Amino acid sequence: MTSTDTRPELAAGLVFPPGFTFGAATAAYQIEGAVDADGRGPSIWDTYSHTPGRTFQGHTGDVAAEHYTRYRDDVALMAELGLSAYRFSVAWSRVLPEGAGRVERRGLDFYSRLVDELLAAGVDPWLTLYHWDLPQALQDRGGWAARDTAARFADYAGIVHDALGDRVRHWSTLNEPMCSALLGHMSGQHAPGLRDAVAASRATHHLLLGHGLATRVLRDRGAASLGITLNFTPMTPATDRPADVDAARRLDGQQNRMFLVPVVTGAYPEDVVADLAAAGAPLPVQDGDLATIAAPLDWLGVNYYFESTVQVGVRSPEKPTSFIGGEDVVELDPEGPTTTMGWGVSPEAFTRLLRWLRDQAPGLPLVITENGSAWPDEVAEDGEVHDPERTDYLFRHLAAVREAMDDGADVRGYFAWSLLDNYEWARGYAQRFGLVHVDYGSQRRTVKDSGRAYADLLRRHRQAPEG
Ligand code: IFM
Repeated sequence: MTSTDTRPELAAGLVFPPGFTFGAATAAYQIEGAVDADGRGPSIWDTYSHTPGRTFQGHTGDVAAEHYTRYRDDVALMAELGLSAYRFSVAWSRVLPEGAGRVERRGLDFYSRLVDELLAAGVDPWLTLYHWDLPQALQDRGGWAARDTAARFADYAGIVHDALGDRVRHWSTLNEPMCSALLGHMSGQHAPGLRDAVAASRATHHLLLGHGLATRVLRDRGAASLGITLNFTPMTPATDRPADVDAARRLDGQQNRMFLVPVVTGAYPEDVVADLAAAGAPLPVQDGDLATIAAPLDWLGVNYYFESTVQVGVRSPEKPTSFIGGEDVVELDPEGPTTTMGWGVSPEAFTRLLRWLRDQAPGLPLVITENGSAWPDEVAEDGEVHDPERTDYLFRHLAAVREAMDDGADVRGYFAWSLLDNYEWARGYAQRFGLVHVDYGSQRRTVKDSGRAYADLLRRHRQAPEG
């Protein structure tokens, strides 16, 4: 290494311990396409994205990045980048087209081939069972607002484990249940697109119950590396006025604590329980549920993108709140540069979050299961994708993780969001999060500069002497 080498990770002196997992993440509906292939049943995202007015320019996941047919090339890309792990999700309706009952072997076989390909390439599969794509047939029976869906989720978990548990070690039950519950049922920005506080509260509890039931099923089948993936947005009051401080407490309660605290302690936070009851949307807890939800885990998946500053104020009718009883709270525009999502860039808040999690969940290893940023990437005349903002974001956030580790946070791995540009839900294909650019016309993949920089960091760690 020469002193003139200015690669950002060297400038930041980034060194992670031996055995640290470096990966990238995706999710089924965002990349697979092939929505009618091999007996797949429709999911709530098929319905939602095909409903006029729901998504950016009517974009759907019908084709996406064609990963279903191009998965071998995509695994080859992962190997080229030197990823030690790949986090992906299984589409429930490929495995159980009606959500329950009849199993579609061809759907399971796809994931089986994918896992084999990953293992052959030396990439460790990290499987997420649910990344927002509930089978439409289950939505027709009440979706997550119905308690029965939790039990169906546990059945599905067992079926997937029976097919892949001999090769997949790392299992996550849910991805970001906060989004499923609150964006899906309160603000309606996500499928199933409801604006109903009671349904949002019920979905919250049933998602967590489903997590607990599935955890038990997976554990009984011998799964040894089990987690849940939660998304965290640190909330800061805009002023020290009591009303703003309380607004931040309420949003922090539903965004961050309502999902974490029951999983690690077996009780919902009392203030959140009171807020939901006051909003006429009490959590539908039955005897024994909280013990189920608190089933022991091996790691906590942490997704972090940005922080938020909040105060009481008048919301624009175009921006319905995602928070139950949050109609009087506004989130301020971030200061400084923003990504194309409109999100600010706050690595310091990431370090603070990880320190907070160190204290909230002592003894539970943390894995960064998502972190990344969207920028207006284009293939340049030289055929490359120059994305200095993403490289900067990536390494500043890796440095933030490292700093938290120095402060005692037990972080075991980092997955960049995302491996590929993909379908960013209601924001469609306009938002590019990938380390690898996808030209949606030709499906050509181009590793971005940020992907190369990440690969450099990974190579350096592979070459580092052990110990
Ligand atoms: O694309 C999403 C992902 O599906 C879940 N976490 C946040 C990402 C960026 O918005």
